[in-house]
This record gives sequence, structure tokens and C-alpha cells, in this order.
Amino acid sequence: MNFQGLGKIETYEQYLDMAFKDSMKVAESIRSDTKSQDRIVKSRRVESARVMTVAKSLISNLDGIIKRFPSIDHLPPFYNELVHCTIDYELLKKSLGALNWAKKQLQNLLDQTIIELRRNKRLHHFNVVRTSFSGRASSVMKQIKKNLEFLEGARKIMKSYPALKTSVPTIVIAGMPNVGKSTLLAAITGAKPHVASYPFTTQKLNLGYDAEENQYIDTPGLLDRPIAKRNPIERQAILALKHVANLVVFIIDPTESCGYPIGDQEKLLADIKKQFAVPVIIVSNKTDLSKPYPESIAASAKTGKGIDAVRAAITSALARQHTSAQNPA
Ligand SMILES: Nc1nc2c(ncn2[C@@H]2O[C@H](COP(=O)(O)OP(=O)(O)O)[C@@H](O)[C@H]2O)c(=O)[nH]1
Ligand SMILES: [Mg+2]
Repeated sequence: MNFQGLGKIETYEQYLDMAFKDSMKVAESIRSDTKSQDRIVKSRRVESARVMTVAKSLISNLDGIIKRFPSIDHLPPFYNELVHCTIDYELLKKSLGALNWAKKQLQNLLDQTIIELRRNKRLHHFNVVRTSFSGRASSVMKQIKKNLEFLEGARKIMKSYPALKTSVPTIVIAGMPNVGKSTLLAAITGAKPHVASYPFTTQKLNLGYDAEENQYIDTPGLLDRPIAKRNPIERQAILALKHVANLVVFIIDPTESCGYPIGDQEKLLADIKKQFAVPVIIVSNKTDLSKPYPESIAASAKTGKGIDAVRAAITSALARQHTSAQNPA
């Protein structure tokens, strides 16, 4: 899922500008239609076309925004969580509602104006009716000024959401800094990781996919320190991650060359186990240099030793999950 396709939302003045420019063009082309025609009939045609063009342009632009905006209530849980922690959800709903309201107002205004133009017989009346329409349409648009601004702000935030797949088995990689998370991600998924931004944390997520299309997320700066030391935004970022994780691979560096004693690493492990309600596979990395941590899979992301065993453990843990999902106890 990604939000890159959400197009920019303009100001209300810009939508009005576009609409009035379009209507001038339409009016011009009708006026230059040289077929002899009664002046009243022609003038009515011109003014009707102008108001119709303005209303259609505004309505279709508003409609486009409403349709393009993802339906928040139906987002996958990961993105739903992100929306809730990065955007004022109530205001978002209200703003989209305001655009809907404006659409209806413009349609009513158009219907009334067309009736009035049909009813009138005097030339100068057409102008008055059309001018009044323009004023009222502008006023409707002005009333959603703040909503359009808010939605543009929300769009920019949503554009910064990481493009995660929300329907594939997902493995979150955790462990203290420098234990070898990024190296392991590369060893398992081969390719260079895709880097995705994560809103409101300065960190980027590294994403990788293995041959079975399982998704791996390396979360530098996020799952490498005790949760208690997180600021509220980081905690919420972790909360969102919990929705996509099917499995956690926790990496321990038994050499302590990462700079953290085993005791600190164990504390983080306990923390992660408490936070994530999914199986945790413990991998001892850098075992090209030292003995593994007890009851873990011995590996070396650098030399490739034990990587097949890590893969096998992941595959069977995911398969067990799949089976238990099919046969709930
Ligand atoms: N000897 C050895 N060094 C490793 C191994 N895996 C990673 N490293 C080194 O450990 C350092 C930190 O690795 P990195 O993947 O960046 O750790 P991260 O911070 O957890 O992502 C780098 O210098 C790696 O080359 C390994 O299996 N053996
Ligand atoms: Mg890293």
C-alpha cells in the first residue's frame, strides 16, 4: 500500500480561478458561434454555459479529492494506526464531510440558477443572475478554505508513510545497535533494502523481501533501545509496527562488539517479547567470532554461516502460525 499517488490539493482560490477561466473559454466559443440567433437566446446560452462550467469544474475537483483520499475506516490496521497517531482523525473526517457539503451546495446553486436563467426574459437579468451565482459559489468555496488546507497537510503526511505490504507475512528484525540487523536483512533478502521513511521519527525503515515474498522490516533506531526510553511518537510508531508483524527475529551479539553487554541485550529482548504478541526467534549473530548465546540459532550474517537455519526457522514459525490460524483452538 502506498499513498504516493495522492495528488496535491489546491487552495480554494485556485479552484475558483480554474473554474472561471474554463467558463470564459466556453463563453467565448459560444459567442464566436456566428449562426444568427436571437440575442436573448444566445445570451441565455452563454450565461447558462458559464455557470454550468464553473459548477462542474468545482464539483469535479472536490469529488476528485474525496475519491482519491483513502477511506480511512477501511485502511489496513497498520495505516489506520499511523493515521490516528499522525493526523487529527476527527478533523480529517470533518474536512472530507465539508467537501461533500460544498459539492451539494454548488449543485443546488447551479440548479436554481439554471431555472432562473430560463425564467428571465431580459438581457440585463442574465448578467445579474450569473454574477449572483458566481458570488455564491465563491462563498461556498471560501467556507471550505480551512478544510482544503487541512487535507493538503494530511496528504503530505500520508505521502510520507512507508510503502509496506500489508497482506504478506512480515518479519520484524530487532536488536541493539550494531548487532548486525542490516547485515542479516541483506543476507536473507539478497537485494539492497528498500528504504522507507517513517513519519515523525527521524529514522528510516529498511524493507526487504525473500524468495517467498515474505517481508522483512529492519527498524533502525526504533526497536534497538528499551521501550521505556521512547518518546510518545516513537511508541506509537512501534504500536503501528505491531499490526504488521507476524514474527520477530531478535538478534543478539554474543561478542558484545556492538558495544552493549549481554545483560542490556537481554533486557531489550524481554521488552520486545512483552510488546509483541507474536513468536520471537532468537539469532546469535557474529558466531564467526565467538560462541552463540544459549538457546538461539547460531549465525553469521557476514560469512553466511547459519543463514539457512535462520530461514528454516522463519519458514516453520510462519507455517505454524498459518496452521493455527486455520484451526483456532
Ligand atoms: N564478524 C562479524 N561482523 C558482523 C556480522 N554481522 C555484522 N557485522 C558487523 O557489525 C557491524 C554492525 O552491523 P549492522 O548490520 O550495521 O548492525 P545494525 O546496526 O544492527 O544494523 C558492521 O560493521 C558489520 O560488518 C557477523 O556475522 N560477523
Ligand atoms: Mg542497521
